[in-house]
Amino acid sequence: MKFALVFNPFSYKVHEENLRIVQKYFGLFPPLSLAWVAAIAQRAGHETIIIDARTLRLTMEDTLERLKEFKPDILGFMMTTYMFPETLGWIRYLKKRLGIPVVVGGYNLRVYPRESVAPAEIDFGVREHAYYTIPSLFEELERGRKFENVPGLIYKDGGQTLINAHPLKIDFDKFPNPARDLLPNELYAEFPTELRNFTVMVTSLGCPYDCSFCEAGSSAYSPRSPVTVVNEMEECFERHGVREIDIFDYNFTTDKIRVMEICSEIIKRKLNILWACRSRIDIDGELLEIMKAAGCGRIYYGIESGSQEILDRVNKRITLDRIRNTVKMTKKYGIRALGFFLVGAPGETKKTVSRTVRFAKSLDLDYTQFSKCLAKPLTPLWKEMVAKEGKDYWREWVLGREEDRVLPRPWTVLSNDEIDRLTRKAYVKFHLRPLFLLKAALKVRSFSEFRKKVLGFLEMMFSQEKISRKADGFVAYHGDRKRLDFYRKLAKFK
Ligand code: B12
Repeated sequence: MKFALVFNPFSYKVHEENLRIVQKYFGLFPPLSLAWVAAIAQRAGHETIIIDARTLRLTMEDTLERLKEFKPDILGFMMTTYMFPETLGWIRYLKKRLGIPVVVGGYNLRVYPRESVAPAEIDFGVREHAYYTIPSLFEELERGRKFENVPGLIYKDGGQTLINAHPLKIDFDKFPNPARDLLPNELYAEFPTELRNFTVMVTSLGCPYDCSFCEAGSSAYSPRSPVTVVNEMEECFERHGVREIDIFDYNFTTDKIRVMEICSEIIKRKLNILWACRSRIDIDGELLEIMKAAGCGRIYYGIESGSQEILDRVNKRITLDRIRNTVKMTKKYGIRALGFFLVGAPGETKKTVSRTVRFAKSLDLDYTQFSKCLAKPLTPLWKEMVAKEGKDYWREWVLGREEDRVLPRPWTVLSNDEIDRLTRKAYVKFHLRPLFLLKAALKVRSFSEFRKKVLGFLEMMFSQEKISRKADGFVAYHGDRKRLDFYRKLAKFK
C-alpha cells in the first residue's frame, strides 16, 4: 500500500488553554504521532510519506498537488478533539479530489471513537495504537477485506459503525522509532530552543498520578527501556542532525531508576545532546546531578499554584516548600527551570491568582507558562461538567453541533473574562522585572533567539488583546524563511 499521512495547520481557538500570543510563539513541533504511525507502516513494508503542511505552510491545494504525484492508496490523519473540525475540513477537501480511503487515529479516537468516524468522508478509525491495527488493516485492504479481524479498528458496514476489540497487549518498547527521515527536521523549534536540529521524543506512555485537570490521570504507565530510549536519541543525533530534544512524556521522572539508567547510558556513549523534559516537582538532588551530567538543560515543572489549598484541591500531592527546594536545587545543578501554572483552577479567586504570581516571581524560574484551567475530555473536571450540564460540549463540538466558545468553569468564582485578564496580567507581572529581563538578555545566545524573544515580549505587552478572541489568519511561529522555502520545494517536487 502507498500511505500518505497529512499534518494540517490549525488556528487559535477561543476555548484554548493558552493565550493567543503564547500559542503563536509556542513553537513548531514535529508531528510525532504521525511519525510513529509512519514507522509502523514502513516496517510492515508499506511506502509511506508524511506531509507536514503546517510547518511547510502548504495550502490544501499545494498538498493535493504533492499527493497527486505520490499517488497514495490511502490517506491518514491524526485527530485531536480541539482541532477536529479543521482536520475534517482538510479530509473533506482531499477525499473529494482523490477519492481514496481515509483512516484517522489519535487521542480523540480514544474519547469519541464513533463520533470521530461519523463523517461520510472517513472510512476507518484506529481506536488505540497503530501498532497492530495498521499492518492488519493494510493486509485486509490488499487481500481479504475481512475487517472484523483487524484489532482496534473502527469501520462502517451497511450503515453501521463497528468497533473491534483490541485484546493484544501493547509493548511500547517494541515500537520502531518515529520515522523522522520523513520530516523536515531542520525547521522545528520551540520557544526556548537553543540548538538545531530540534526534535521531540516520547519515552513513556501514561501517568500514575491523578490531578483533576489532566486527562492522563491514572493511565497505565508504560515506559520504553533505557537502551531503547538512548538508541533513539543516538539515531536522532547521527541520522537527523539533532542537537536538542524535548522529551514530551507526561512525567519523564516517574521512575527514578529508569531515568538514572538513561542518563548513565547517554554518558557512557558520550552523546552530546541538549535535552529537556517535563517532570513533577518531587525529584531529588541525586537525580538532578546525573541528569545535568547527561545533558539535561531544562526541566518543565508542573507547579500549578502558589496556594496550598488549590494544590490540594486539584490533587497535586506536592507542597509549596517542596517546590521551592526543588527549583533551588535544579538551579544549583545548572539546569534551567520552567514552571507551568494554572489560572482559574478549582477554588481560584483573585487573591489566589495574586499569590500564584508572587510565588512564581519568588522562585528563580527561567520561564513560565500560565494556562487557563479547562475541562478537557477525560479529566475529572470534564466528568463533573458533563454530569452537571447533562451535555458533553466536546462531543457536540466533534459532531459539528457546537461553536468554538469559552467553556463554563463552575469550580471558581472568577468569570471567564477575569481569568483571561488575570492570565495576561500574570505574564506581564512575571516578565516585567528589570532583574529578570537583564538575566534573560544575558542568556541569549544568538541574534535570532534575541529577535524571537524580544518580539514575543513586545507582542505580549502591546498587542495581546485583553480578552481572547478568534484570530483569523493565525500563523504560529516565525520560521527561517530560507530553510522553509527549501523544504517547500522539496515537498512539492521531490
Ligand atoms: C508530541 C505531541 C504534540 C506535538 C506533535 C503532534 C502530534 N501528536 O504528533 C505538537 C506539539 C505539535 C502537538 C500539538 C498539539 N497537541 Co499534542 N501531544 C503530543 C504528545 C505529547 C505526544 C504524542 C505522541 O507521540 N505520543 C506517543 C504515541 C506512541 O502515541 P499517540 O500519539 O497516541 O499515537 C498512537 C495512536 O494514537 C495512533 N495514532 C495517532 N495518530 C494517528 C493517525 C493515524 C492515521 C493512525 C492510523 C493512527 C494514529 O497510533 C499512534 C502510534 O501507536 C501527546 C500526549 C502523549 N503523551 O501522547 C499530546 C496530545 C496528543 N496533544 C494534545 C493537544 C491538545 C494538542 C494541541 C491541540 C495543543 C494546541 N493547543 O496546540 C495541538 C494540536 C495538534 C493537531 N494537529 O491536532 C492532546 C490531545 C487531547 C485531545 N483531547 O485530543 C494530547 C493527548 C496531550 C494532552 N494530554 O493534552 N502535540
